[in-house]
Amino acid sequence: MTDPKQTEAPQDEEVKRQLRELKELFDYFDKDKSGSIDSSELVQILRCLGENPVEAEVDDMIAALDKDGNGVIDWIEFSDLMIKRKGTRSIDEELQAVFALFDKEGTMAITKEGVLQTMNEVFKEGMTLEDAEDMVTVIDREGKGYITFDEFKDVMINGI
Ligand SMILES: [Ca+2]
Ligand SMILES: [Ca+2]
Repeated sequence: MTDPKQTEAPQDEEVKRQLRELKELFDYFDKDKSGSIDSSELVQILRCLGENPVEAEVDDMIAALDKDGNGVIDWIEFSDLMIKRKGTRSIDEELQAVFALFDKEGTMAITKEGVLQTMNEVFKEGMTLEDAEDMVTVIDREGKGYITFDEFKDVMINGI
């Protein structure tokens, strides 16, 4: 049915698609829906990208990105960062890096134990095993008892 030559998007279509995905991420991380990312929201993003920044690094990063000097990163400033930073990594690879945080055993599956451990250790969420189980149940659309990368990606991009 689909001709691979026709489904291959031209360069600017690809950029638009990535920008759309980035905007979803931006909105996702903008927890208080202020339309901008403040330092505590940026910490969450960096943790999600597998980094563990100290406060001074985050402040430096905001200072470097905050072109209009209002102390927070708006969408324009954010997309600028992600596009420059991405360079070598696609959204898929970024998501795989996050997935790997949860997939301790490298089995391409996130179990409730993996959710529990990572949410508590990396994101300091104070989650119980029951919460973790609920989360897996919600995301585990195929009902296998664990989260696959496809399910994870879908939730990260489209929400629950
Ligand atoms: Ca915000
Ligand atoms: Ca700003």
